[in-house]
Amino acid sequence: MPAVGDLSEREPVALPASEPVVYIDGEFYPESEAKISVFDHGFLYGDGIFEGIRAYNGKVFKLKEHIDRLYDCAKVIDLRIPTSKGELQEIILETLRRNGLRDAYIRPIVTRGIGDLGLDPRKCPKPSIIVITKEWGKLYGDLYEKGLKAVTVTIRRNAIDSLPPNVKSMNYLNNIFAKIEANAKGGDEAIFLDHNGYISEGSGDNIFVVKNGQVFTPPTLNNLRGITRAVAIEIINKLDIPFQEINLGLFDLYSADEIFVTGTAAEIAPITFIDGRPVDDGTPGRITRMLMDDFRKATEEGTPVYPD
Ligand code: PXG
Repeated sequence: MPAVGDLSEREPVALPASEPVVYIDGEFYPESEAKISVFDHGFLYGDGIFEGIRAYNGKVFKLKEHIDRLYDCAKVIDLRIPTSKGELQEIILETLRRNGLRDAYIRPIVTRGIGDLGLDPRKCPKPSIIVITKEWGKLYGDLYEKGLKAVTVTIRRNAIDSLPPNVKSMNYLNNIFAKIEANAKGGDEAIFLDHNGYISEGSGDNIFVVKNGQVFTPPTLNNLRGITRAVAIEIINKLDIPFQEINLGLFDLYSADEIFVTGTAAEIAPITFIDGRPVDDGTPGRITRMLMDDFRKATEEGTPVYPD
């Protein structure tokens, strides 16, 4: 497989290969051959970090913000990503081009790399970089019209002094626990509380509530600093809707006029039932629908994948 090599001297856009390719450490492999070692600590321990990014109509949405968060997370887990931010950006764009994609979900992953069977990261000299790009529809399929049934779950979000929820780490068992519980309770999404009983976030999205025309969301100490969350806040401010970042509890959730969640995979999705109670009249609210429309418009901007 050809290496990325000097990207500044790259050939014109290649036609998509018959089998989609995955980038791993400088090379592009057909999906069926895209493999990493069982001794990689990402596999052995969940030691690594990742991002979830979307491209819309040939433009990557908020690419810089996602790359910045990946590098911040790397720093927090004391992992040095062996490429510059600019190189990683080019790798992501090139992976999209090689797969001929314009609308895609992009999954960069940086693992600790190959080590021995002990967990000491010092035994892993070289982190691995993987970039998967795939067509992937919205996370909640056909639920955007009628809204999601969400349930709060017994499992608490990782404590901020254990595995800070701001680290988008390869260890997602906390979230998977929540999803299993939501599935068992017939919920489309799980809503976490933290150890203090404050509302944290969904298993894969941030949460907002609307009450009396004001929008509220928890500060990001006990949840992921979501990039879609930031876009939603930008839109809320632009629309001059009163907004506050504030700790929320079950009371706020159960008495909300509207609830919605935000995420790259989920985009903006209305929650119309919470723990079996209808949110207001059980249909997506006015402010939620406005934000969904404006979010769609916001995704028209981004980093171009292909030359004009
Ligand atoms: N909270 C959590 C726990 C998440 O995993 C978000 C919030 C939203 O963040 P962004 O920056 O995307 O607005 C996420 C998003 C995947 C996948 O497989 C990733 C997420 C959710 C669902 C699937 O890549 N992360």
